[in-house]
Amino acid sequence: MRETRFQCPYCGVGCGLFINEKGKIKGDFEHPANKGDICKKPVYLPKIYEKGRIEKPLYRESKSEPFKEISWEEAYKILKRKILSLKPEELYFYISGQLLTEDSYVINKFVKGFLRTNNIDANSRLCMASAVSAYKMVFGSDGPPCTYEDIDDADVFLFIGSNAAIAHPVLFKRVIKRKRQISDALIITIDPVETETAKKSDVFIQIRAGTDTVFLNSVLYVLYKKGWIDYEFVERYTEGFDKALQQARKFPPEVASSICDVKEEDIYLIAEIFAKSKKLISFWCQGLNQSVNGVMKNIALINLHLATGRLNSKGCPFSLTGQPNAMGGREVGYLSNGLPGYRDVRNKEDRKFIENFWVVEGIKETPGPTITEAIDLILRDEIKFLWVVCTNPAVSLPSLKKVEKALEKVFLVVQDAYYNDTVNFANLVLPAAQVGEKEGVMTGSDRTITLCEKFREPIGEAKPDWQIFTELAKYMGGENLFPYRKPEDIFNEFKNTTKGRLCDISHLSYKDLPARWGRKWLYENLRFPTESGKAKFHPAYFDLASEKGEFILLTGRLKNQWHTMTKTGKSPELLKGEVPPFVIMNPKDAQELGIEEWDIVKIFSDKGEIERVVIFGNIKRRHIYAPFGYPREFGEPTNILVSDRVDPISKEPDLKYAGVNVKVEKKVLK
Ligand SMILES: Nc1nc2c(c(=O)[nH]1)N[C@H]1C(S)=C(S)[C@@H](COP(=O)(O)OP(=O)(O)OC[C@H]3O[C@@H](n4cnc5c(=O)[nH]c(N)nc54)[C@H](O)[C@@H]3O)O[C@H]1N2
Ligand SMILES: Nc1nc2c(c(=O)[nH]1)N[C@H]1C(S)=C(S)[C@@H](COP(=O)(O)OP(=O)(O)OC[C@H]3O[C@@H](n4cnc5c(=O)[nH]c(N)nc54)[C@H](O)[C@@H]3O)O[C@H]1N2
Ligand code: SF4
Ligand SMILES: [Mo]
Repeated sequence: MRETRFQCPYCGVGCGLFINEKGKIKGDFEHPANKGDICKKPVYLPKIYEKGRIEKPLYRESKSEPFKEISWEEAYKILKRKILSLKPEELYFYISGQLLTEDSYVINKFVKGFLRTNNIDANSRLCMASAVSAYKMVFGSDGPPCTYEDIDDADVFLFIGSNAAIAHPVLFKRVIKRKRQISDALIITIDPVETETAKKSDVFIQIRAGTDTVFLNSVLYVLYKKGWIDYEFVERYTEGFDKALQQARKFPPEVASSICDVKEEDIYLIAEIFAKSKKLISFWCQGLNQSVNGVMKNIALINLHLATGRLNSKGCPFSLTGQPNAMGGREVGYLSNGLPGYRDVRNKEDRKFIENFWVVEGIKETPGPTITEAIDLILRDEIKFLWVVCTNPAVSLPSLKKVEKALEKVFLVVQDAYYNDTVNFANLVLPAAQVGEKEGVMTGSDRTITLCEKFREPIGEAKPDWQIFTELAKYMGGENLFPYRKPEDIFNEFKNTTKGRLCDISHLSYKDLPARWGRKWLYENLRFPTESGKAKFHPAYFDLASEKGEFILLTGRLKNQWHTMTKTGKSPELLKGEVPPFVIMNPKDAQELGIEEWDIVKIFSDKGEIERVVIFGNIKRRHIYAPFGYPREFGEPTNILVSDRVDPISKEPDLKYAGVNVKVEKKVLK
């Protein structure tokens, strides 16, 4: 085997890796994202290509029947018949930030251009949607304004709603490395749980879940009161400060501290750091995004950067992307409102451009329903066909009892590399090739695009995702729209949609990768793609769902496992040391309920119940924390308890705030 380079198919740090002639995976020293560094997860990739894979197309007319193997030809025939028998608005496609850019581009074109419906969404809706909305509202476009290089000369790192030490480990190590270089560097974590990130921080602020908007508003108020606003920056490069301040005034520290259950000093401390540090990067992830108040939490944080002029050489608000190619998905516009080249279906010029470019007519101007809305539409019999690609909604969507009903009801196509829980609800199953078995590009968190070369043949009859849609399109008479013979043909078409756009990659070819789009600082000249050219403050309004129950259930990730465990769960090395599905409780709360560590408890609400082993941890009183990714072989999944209410702007679900009760199920044997 020759040396093959590719991007890690796990997190959004986007590390460059290579597999050497002995089949070992190592970090790529020449890759700007990781410079040779690597975490544990991808090391065991080579061992999981052959376990639990879907190898052939499978079909059953009725879900009570067993699957039977069919040919690809038969699969396309079934798909064509089914798709043509329904109206475009009765079809729905749910895809993923783990697909290659070429895959997402083709699927998006198939749906929005060929079938002419915007009924498509991605699991990014559960992930980055709030950050995308906020960036667009403030800067006029999304895409992190700085890059990883900015870590190397910053002195303050704020992690808020991010457990980067386990979720973005190579990036976090880079922060730690910087900290070791300078004596006055500071790492701060704001989280309800004392996470690994918090443990490695200099300052840990244990906030009450859901209240970040209040905390951050209060910091803005203090900046104002102390005369720490950078008015020159605010006047020259921004607009809307007064309204944002008006909102912040509602939360002086004495008010905010009681809402957030933090010390007033902590609010003053963060204000002082924003005012006085040399270069401050704030990193955030799902603790801010996955909330009814998600966009506002984002806005409240970015407001602080604008108020203190903390952009470019002075810092950056840096949203951490979760999945390896959620950024690429944003570039091709795979959410229900997007079009390639950071365009939007609601914009007439954007539509016209893409219609001419694709040589199609009638791209719909209304965004399609988002995935949680689509679940409701299935239950109302308005969507009758659902095609899921590269995501496992039977575990990862909120309000799972409802989702199960919808998956039972709809004609379901599942296109996946592995047998996952969603397959159990499918009518048609399509075997997909995964990274390593196909070629294409991915974009990491800081806009660096990496070519993933192929280093093994797809297992069985599995095919790359782009190829499945290309072949179906041909079968349905769309040959001229989908003339692709190899992924590079798709890349070359896609890159031309980006010409003159913020994410312009029209000058790049596969051979130039890895390469980053945009300048090191996306808004280097402090002109923003808004109507006025200025960045916009917005008032950050606070909202918190009222939940019944004695505890707030927080959800999140496991260090050595990737989401629903279809890949990492097949590696004994990565499973080693993993305890059974657990919940973290504050020992004082546990004591009050007569619970000891390692007892099995029932966590319940009117939505259902799950069983978990109790582990004690430093978590805010009346909060508990459970990982969400356990598939059903471990019992009831966590997300049966999680609500599908969403942020009003981003439509991202409130995945980290479920009201529940806890009681002992089984005492630990002593
Ligand atoms: N090992 C591993 N790494 C991963 C993944 C994985 O599955 N496994 N998944 C990847 C993906 S797709 C994503 S999106 C990222 C997610 O990366 P992160 O967002 O960093 O991870 P989470 O565990 O979801 O949540 C982060 C933290 O938010 C905190 N939190 C919850 N509610 C609040 C709140 O109201 N305020 C604040 N301030 N904090 C709160 C939680 O306690 C948790 O510690 O990880 C990526 N990396
Ligand atoms: N309660 C709660 N729920 C959450 C979250 C949370 O923090 N709390 N986080 C949310 C977030 S941020 C995310 S990103 C989602 C993640 O949720 P999912 O996307 O459902 O999780 P994965 O396990 O990554 O699913 C990816 C699927 O794609 C398959 N696959 C891998 N490679 C390929 C390929 O190349 N092609 C195809 N066709 N299939 C492939 C895998 O086998 C797997 O079945 O979960 C969300 N749900
Ligand atoms: S930090 Fe993320 S991208 Fe890098 S090796 Fe680990 S999982 Fe892969
Ligand atoms: Mo994510």
